[in-house]
Parts: sequence; structure tokens; C-alpha cells
Amino acid sequence: MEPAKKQTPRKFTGDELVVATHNKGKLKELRELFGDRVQKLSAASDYGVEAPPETGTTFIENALIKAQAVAKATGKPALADDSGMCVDALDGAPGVYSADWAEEPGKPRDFGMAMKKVHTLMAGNPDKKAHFVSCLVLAWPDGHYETVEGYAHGSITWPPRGDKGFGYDPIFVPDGDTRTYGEMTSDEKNATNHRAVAFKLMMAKCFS
Ligand code: ITT
Repeated sequence: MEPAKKQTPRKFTGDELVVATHNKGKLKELRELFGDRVQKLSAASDYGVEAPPETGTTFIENALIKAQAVAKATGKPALADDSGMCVDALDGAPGVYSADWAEEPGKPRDFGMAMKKVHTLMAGNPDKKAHFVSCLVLAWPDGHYETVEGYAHGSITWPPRGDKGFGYDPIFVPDGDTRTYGEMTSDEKNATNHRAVAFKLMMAKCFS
């Protein structure tokens, strides 16, 4: 039998990339990471594309849903991030449901409530280990896509500290530091976080 051929990743060659997110915190981080690497970096909201329902059960499925929806609607390559925080003592929850834990019908997202839920469910468990995951999918309008995944390992602290960043940042202390992501500047968070790790892999795969 012939050995399976290794597929060469498709390179991004266009002059415009649409970031398929409606999360302002992610958009800011991705814009900072990209700098001037692409000629034009737009957002899904610039095209009035609404967020599709995230019906997947894995980060990659949800990132693919978001990237392909925006690539199809805009006719441009689109980059989506599906991410979340996985707590060891909670068997990996909230994981892909990280945003859902901040939601209540008819109300804006409340990450104070979501962080409290993490703390309450951990119920004093001495195992504070957790990690963030970021799955990035770059999708083209013809259906082709490339994926990468990045991780940031650390631990959960209580009470929340810091007002920078977004989401669960105030309760996550990355390994090797004593501060939460909520206490770091965006440059400091971008030096090692899960999205920055995934971003570097995506740069090497599709933008080099
Ligand atoms: P889009 O789908 O529009 O990109 P979203 O907020 O719904 O935005 P996700 O479905 O990927 O994104 O949800 C992941 C949630 O996990 C997100 O809302 C954050 O609260 C949390 N999260 C992801 N990355 C994070 C980070 O770097 N710091 C803090 N929380 C993060």
C-alpha cells in the first residue's frame, strides 16, 4: 500500500482576511497579534454577518462552523477562534461551554457569575489546575480550511483579580507567573496565552 501523502497546508495569499468573531476581547487580541501582517483585517460585524449557532461539541467543530459561515457570507477567507477554559477539578468544564456559563436568557453575558460558578463547583478542591484552549480555523470560500490549536496551562485563583482582558482572565494564573491574566497588559498576556500560541502555529502553517 502506498504511504498516505502529507497534504501541504494552503497558504493565505489574499489582501483581506475577515476575523469571524463577535467577541471584542478576542478581536482586540487578534488585531494586536496580526499587526500589519495582512493588508486588511476586517471583522464579521463590518459585513453585518451574524454569529451562527455553535452547535458543535468540540472546539474545532465550533471554530469551523464560525469560519465557514463568515467565508461563505463574505466571499473572503475567514479566521475563527473557538476557545474556552478547562478546569481539571471539574472534569474539563466549562470547556466548549465557557461562554454559555455566562449567559442567562434576556441578559448580557455575565462573567462575574460564570467565574463564581467555577469557584462554587470547585468547592475547595485542592486541585486548582486549569488550561485555556484556542482552536483557530482559517476557512476559504471554496470550503477548504486549515486548523491549529494552542494551550495555556495554569491554575484557578479566588477571588478574581484585575480588570484587564476579558472572560475568565481574572481567575486564571498562568504557570510561571503569580498574576492573573486580568492583571497583565495585553502585551504580557499575548506573550504566552493559548490564542497567541495557536496564532504562531497558524502563521507558520499558512502565512509564511
Ligand atoms: P465568538 O464565538 O464570536 O468568537 P465567543 O465569546 O462566543 O465569541 P467562544 O464561543 O469561543 O467565543 O467562547 C469562549 C469563551 O471562553 C469566551 O466567551 C471567553 O469568555 C472564554 N475565553 C476564551 N478565551 C479567553 C481568554 O483569553 N481569556 C478569558 N476568557 C477566555
